[in-house]
Amino acid sequence: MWESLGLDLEAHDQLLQVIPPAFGEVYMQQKNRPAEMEYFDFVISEIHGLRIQELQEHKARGGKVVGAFCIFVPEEIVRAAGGICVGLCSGAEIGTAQAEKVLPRNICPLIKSFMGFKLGHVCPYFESCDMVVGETTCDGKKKAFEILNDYMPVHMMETPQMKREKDKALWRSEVRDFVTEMEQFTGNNVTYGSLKRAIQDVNGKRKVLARLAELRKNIPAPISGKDSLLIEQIAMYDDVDRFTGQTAKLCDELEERVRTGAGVHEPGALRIIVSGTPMAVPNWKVPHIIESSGAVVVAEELCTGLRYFENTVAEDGHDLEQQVDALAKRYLDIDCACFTPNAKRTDKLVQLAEEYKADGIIHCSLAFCDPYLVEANRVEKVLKEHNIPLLRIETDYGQEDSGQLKTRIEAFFEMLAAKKA
Ligand code: BJ8
Repeated sequence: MWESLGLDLEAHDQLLQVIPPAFGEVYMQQKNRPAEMEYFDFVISEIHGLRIQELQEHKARGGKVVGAFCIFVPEEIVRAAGGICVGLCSGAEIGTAQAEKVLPRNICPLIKSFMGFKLGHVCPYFESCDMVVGETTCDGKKKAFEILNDYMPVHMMETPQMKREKDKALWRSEVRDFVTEMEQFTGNNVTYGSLKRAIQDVNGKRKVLARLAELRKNIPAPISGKDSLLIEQIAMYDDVDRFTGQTAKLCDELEERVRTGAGVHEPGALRIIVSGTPMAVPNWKVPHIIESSGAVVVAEELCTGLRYFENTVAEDGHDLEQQVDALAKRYLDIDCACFTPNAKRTDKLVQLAEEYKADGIIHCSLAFCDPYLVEANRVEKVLKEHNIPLLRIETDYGQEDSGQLKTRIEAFFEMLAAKKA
């Protein structure tokens, strides 16, 4: 199967040698994990197996696979056109040498990673994609999609940088154009009925993730932050209905834990929110350091986290145009740092700290990510006004800075513990 996808088998083997040991070290040592995590462990063990086979079977039936790197891509529309939308991860340092042939060295690791994955032919998800949908969120990604288009079809969506009425109108027209693009690409019409079902399905996925988030507000937290992040990462590429069903089962188990007061950490453990750039598989570095230092992550203000599922699409549209209105509105509610001004994000962090009874926030940005690194200044200012402790971190996909990060995070925790005492 991998050969038929055109993968570089040697490079792909290297990737597979990285993920299972990293997963074993980060995940399987945790104590008192919910039994229903078994499904998500299985998905990771089959990360380049069963799901890829499902995508290939879909393609063999004439279906299309569409890749995305941003949560601004309306997956409901891909689904309504009979396609499968997969979030491409780009969370590992692979194919760097190839990527640096077409990109500057000093660029965000996520962008370098996706180019490296493509040029190195290492990712079966990427190689399964018939098209990638790009966006004009940050400059690095926007320009990198031009290069990616030399290697495969890329459809660009213009995401505005502000949220004024004229920006909303622009974005609405982009969403409408995307419906037409998907119809032409898949050969299937997007109808009121197919879009209604797709909106309901994806809303179902977002709602079950919100249910999981809600359960994490309890003390003690019934599930670790690492396990929650894993679920949020898998949400990007797993079969929608199966994922929703399995996550609901997990939530049932967690509800029982909450009822009996069972948790995953020591009594009094510090509660931390992580905020910033997305953490794609297999980037578990910072949550692992946090939780192996005795704290628990209770929420992710990330695109692999709350930003992905906190809002749903209104289901009361009476025709296709009203459904497009609802989709455009829901997606433009995402408070990515690519927008200016972006006070909603900082206000939300204050609210989250209170709701999740967090002791502190760790703002974690990928290196060279201008939007998040610069916005960290606003985050710091607002959190200071509300007396919410913050630690700012800038990192990449390498492990070289793990020791230094651990030292800084432990010092932050000492300060939080002293404040709490
Ligand atoms: S909605 S955060 S997924 S754009 S980390 S590539 S911003 S330089 S990923 Fe993002 Fe969509 Fe926004 Fe979310 Fe650029 Fe920053 Fe790199 Fe980034």
